[in-house]
This record gives sequence, C-alpha cells and structure tokens, in this order.
Amino acid sequence: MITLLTYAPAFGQPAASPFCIKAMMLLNMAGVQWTPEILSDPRKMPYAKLPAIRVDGRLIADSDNIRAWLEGQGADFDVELSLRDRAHSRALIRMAEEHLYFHVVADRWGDDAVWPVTRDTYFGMIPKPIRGFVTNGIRKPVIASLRQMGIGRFTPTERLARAEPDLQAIADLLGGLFLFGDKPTAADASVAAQLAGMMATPIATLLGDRVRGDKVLVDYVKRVNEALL
Ligand SMILES: N[C@@H](CCC(=O)N[C@@H](CS)C(=O)NCC(=O)O)C(=O)O
Repeated sequence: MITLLTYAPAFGQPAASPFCIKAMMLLNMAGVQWTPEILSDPRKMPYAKLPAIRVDGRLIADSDNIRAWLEGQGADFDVELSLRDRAHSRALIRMAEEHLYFHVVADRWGDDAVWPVTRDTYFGMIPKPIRGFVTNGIRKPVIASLRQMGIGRFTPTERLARAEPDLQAIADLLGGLFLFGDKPTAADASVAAQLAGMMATPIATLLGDRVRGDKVLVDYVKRVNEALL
C-alpha cells in the first residue's frame, strides 16, 4: 500500500497544496491503491515540503519524483502523446508549477485581506493566543521569497497582467476536453491543480476572480477533478 503524506483538505479542496492534489491525481491515474496520511508540519520530510509518498517504509518526496516513481512501476501518464506533445506537456507543467503556483502563494500568503483566513485554516492547530506571533514568523520568509523572485514586487494589477497570458494559453489549448485531447494526461494534473488553487482562495482577489469568471477554465477544472479525484 502507498501512503500519500499530504496536507489537510482546505478551501473546499482535498488538500491545501496544489502539489498534493496533483499527486492524488497521478496516483489515481496510475490506478494504484493509496491512502492519505495528513501532516501539518512538513519539516521532517526530505525537502521539508509535501507531498511525499511512503512505500515499504521508504519516502519519495516531491510530486515530480512521485511521478517518476510511478513511471518506474509502469505508469505512462502520456501514453498517446507524441514526442512533441510530451515536450509541450513538460513546458506546461513548468509554467503551472514554477510560475502560476507562486501567484496562488502570493494571493494566500501575501494579500493582507486573505492572510487571516489562510492563517486560521492552515494553522488552526496553533493555540489562538500565540497563533499570530508564530505564524508571522512563518509568513515572513514566504513574503521575502516572493519579493526575491520578483512577483512579490508587483501590484495586484501587475501580477494579474503577468499571469494573464499563461491563463489565456491554457484556455487556447482547450479545444478538447483536456489539454491534449479527450483523455487526461500528466499536464492536466499539474495545470488543473494550480487553477483549482486559484479558484479556491476564499477571499476575492483579482486572480481568483479572473479564473472563477472564466467558464472555459472553470469547466476544465471540473472535468479534471471528476476524471482524476
Ligand atoms: N516541487 C514540489 C513543491 C511542493 C511544495 O511547494 N509544497 C509546499 C506546499 S504547496 C510546501 O510543502 N511548503 C512547505 C514549506 O515550504 O515550508 C513538488 O512538486 O512536490
């Protein structure tokens, strides 16, 4: 049995992290048996992040490594894709995970109106009298890393403008049900999980409103969730 170490459900999603949701989708797509184990503190994980899977006492951390492990067991998430499509898939995954994801983080951690809800959802286990103090110490380096990478320096309007061409590119690719036709592939697990994260942010943000208002993207996320969760 495979155990998926994941964050708790949050904001109507099966996990607070889009990467944990991606891992759930990959496990389901691979058709393997798995069970979730909820962690709130990832510091003991190999990369101090989630998701990870535990198989026969061994930890495999990071959703891309989980994918590689499943592929090593015989899964092929992109079975009908040409080499060219597989290359495009890789680029889409990077766009979703190394760019769009940080907009989810900026909305949830960087927006002062959203932060109190994020804090109480993610860190509700910390006693209230010390929660503000403890979580400020966790929030600060997250904000600093967003500033360091650049998007933390943008106004919300500039940030939406930076995400917009990516969102449009995803919508433009959705001629079929999924990114590469009528069957879900690995790229759908990565892209839909990040879009779902944007949509699930519980307080209105420019980005959340943009994605929630886009019927093509909303219907796409719904289809991927129905197929893979
Ligand atoms: N590249 C990793 C990213 C995972 C990731 O960023 N996880 C975040 C939650 S979305 C995390 O656990 N962060 C904890 C921390 O940075 O302290 C993957 O694909 O699994």
